Amino acid sequence: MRIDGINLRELHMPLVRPFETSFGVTRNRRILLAEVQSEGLTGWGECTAGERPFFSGESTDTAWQVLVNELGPMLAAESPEHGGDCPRIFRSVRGNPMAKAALENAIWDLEAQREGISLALLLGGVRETIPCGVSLGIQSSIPELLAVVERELASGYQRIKLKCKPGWDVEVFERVRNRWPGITLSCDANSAYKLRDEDHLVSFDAFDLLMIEQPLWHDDFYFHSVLQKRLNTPICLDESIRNRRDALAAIEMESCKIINIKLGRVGGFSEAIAVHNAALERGIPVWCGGMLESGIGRAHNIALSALEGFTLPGDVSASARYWAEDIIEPEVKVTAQGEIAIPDTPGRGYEVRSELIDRLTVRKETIRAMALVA
Ligand code: OSB
Ligand code: MG
Repeated sequence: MRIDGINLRELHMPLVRPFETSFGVTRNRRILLAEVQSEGLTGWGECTAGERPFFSGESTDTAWQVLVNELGPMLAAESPEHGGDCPRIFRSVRGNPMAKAALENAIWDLEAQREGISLALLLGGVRETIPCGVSLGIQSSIPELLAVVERELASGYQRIKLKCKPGWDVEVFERVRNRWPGITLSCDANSAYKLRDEDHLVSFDAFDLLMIEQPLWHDDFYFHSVLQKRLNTPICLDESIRNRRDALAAIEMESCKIINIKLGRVGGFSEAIAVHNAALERGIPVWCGGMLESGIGRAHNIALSALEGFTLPGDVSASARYWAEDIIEPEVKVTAQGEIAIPDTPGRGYEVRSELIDRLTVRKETIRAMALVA
């Protein structure tokens, strides 16, 4: 497909409520969108980098720089036939997976439209609905958290994930478990613990958690494997898994029993599918993580979750949990059974609200292939 234009935009979108993790609080998202025009069609991609480089080394600003000066010009100089051509096009740029994913995913989005099939089908998806969970940030008190859990369970969500850190863990799990003995509960530490916390982490086994997500260092496999030997609760890796080879290493070393797949963290749909396939072949369940995405990233997460191995509820939930107004139409809705119906219409299956996007845009840059020559 001929690349006729690439626009990069930054949107400012306030979250309906702050989201706190062990690494910080997010109140306002700086959403970075890539818009790729080709032969009368427009594909969209979202860069899921955080405002600050706390989840991974990328941030909105580093991604903007790499997209404008490196990746955008590389793509504009090519005529990719498939989204799957992007890893080769971007090969000379090391790292920066979230920036790469924004462009690669826009090409897959375009390809699905051109082929007249749903993005989920293009990716190899097999399911019609996806099971949904929610990720609940650290609250200012346990009663406040209990009220949030109650509300989300009443909405139908199938799994509650509690963000945790030292000082916001066992007491919280105990109170939630006492009140709701039968719910599917998990936790996510975002690397908040050290090896010296091993005994403390083993005490999490008392709460029948579905998994403990990324308890130790963001770049570790070995010490997670040491910890997993002592835990009954499955470890799920998020931050550590950057690609298929990481997934193979983690599975081989028994660093985890479950893998969280995030499109941005692994660099786009191609690598996400590769991680999924590696896990599926080895009997390791996967689920789709979230990065407080706007509707565009959310639509892509929904399509990815259609793949066979996504058997556990993901962190992909309703637009209204994040945004007063989402930038897609219809917004993402979750049924009373805690499911999202995967669209079967051509492309991403959600229209983009161009006027709203224009209104929320705070900077925009048009990328030209010429920049490569300069
Ligand atoms: O670790 O899964 C995570 C949000 C930002 C950064 C990292 C994570 C998260 C979430 C939120 O857990 C998931 C969501 O609701 O989008
Ligand atoms: Mg996580």
